[in-house]
Amino acid sequence: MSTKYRIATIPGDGIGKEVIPAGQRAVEAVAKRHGFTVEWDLFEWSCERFAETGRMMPKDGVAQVRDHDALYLGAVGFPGVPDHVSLWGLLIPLRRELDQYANVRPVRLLRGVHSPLAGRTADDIDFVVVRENVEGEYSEVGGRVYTGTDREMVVQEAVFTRHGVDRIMDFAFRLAEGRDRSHVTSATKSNGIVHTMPYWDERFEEAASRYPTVETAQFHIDILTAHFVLHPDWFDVVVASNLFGDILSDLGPAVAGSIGIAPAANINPERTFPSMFEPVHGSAPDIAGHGIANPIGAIWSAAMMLDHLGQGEAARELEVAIEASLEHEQTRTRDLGGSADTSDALEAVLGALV
Ligand code: GGG
Repeated sequence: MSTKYRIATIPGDGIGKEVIPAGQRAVEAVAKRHGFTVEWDLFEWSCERFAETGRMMPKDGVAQVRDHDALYLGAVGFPGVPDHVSLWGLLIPLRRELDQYANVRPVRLLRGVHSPLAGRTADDIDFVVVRENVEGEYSEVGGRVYTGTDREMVVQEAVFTRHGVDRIMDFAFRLAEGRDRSHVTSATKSNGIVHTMPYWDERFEEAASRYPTVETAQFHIDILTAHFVLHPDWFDVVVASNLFGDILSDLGPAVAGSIGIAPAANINPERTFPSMFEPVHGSAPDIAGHGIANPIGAIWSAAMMLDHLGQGEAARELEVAIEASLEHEQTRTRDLGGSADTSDALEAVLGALV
């Protein structure tokens, strides 16, 4: 009997609704070749739903997806709903309640893609941003007092727990152990942020002592962003807090050609809960509905999902096909200097499956 996976599918908003069907078709194509099947359970949770019902997802939304093998999500956010309302109504509760504490965002300059950095080739840009995904600067702790008066005051607390910091450090070091370069860089800001970031550095140092074969480096986030541009070849695994990781994982794909191709995995490493796979890009309202969105970020995220589900060979095949599809200008989308629309780019990936 063939293996069957149940995937909770949440296209979300804007181009999420265009790239997720492309990812599903790519998965279906490799599933056939590798003898597994996929049942896609569709959850139409979005800003549109918010406008109709006042909620991005139902009250028991997390329970509805809890027993699936994985979640596959497009993008969250659309004009008309404040960004913090859409994010805290859907993406963040899913990540937190399913304890998807490791956000893994690979950054690779693929063959055929031009980096905006002069002279850089595929040999220079190949690293992974590991973003702490459930605490840190993204916190509900805080509030506003004296609203509307000249004494108005707003406080937002960052939350760094020993449990939370240690487990993301361990995840990053273990990932580095399995990579050729075995190197972890920590993103910090312990010169300016005087409590949480020195603590982050302390726990990084402590973690490093548990992984003696892994080399380490540490940079303040300001100069680290400069190094991403000037020396992307320095990096292998980069571990960062929630906010710093969010920023670095947009900058990384930008230096590797386009955020449109960047994949992400929100991982619950213990597999107590399903993990969630989503392109790094957002809903791109400016191009939504035109059929020109780049589907590669969603397809690559689907490949990460297959790898997580134990279909490593199918995942590799998809990744190879993605890279082959990007070699020609006609099959690259506009963000990559090409002329393809979403369906041309998808067909190119399907056609490149060998
Ligand atoms: N596909 C991911 C997405 O919709 N991202 C929108 C966004 O703003 N995400 C913020 C985050 O990843 O924390």
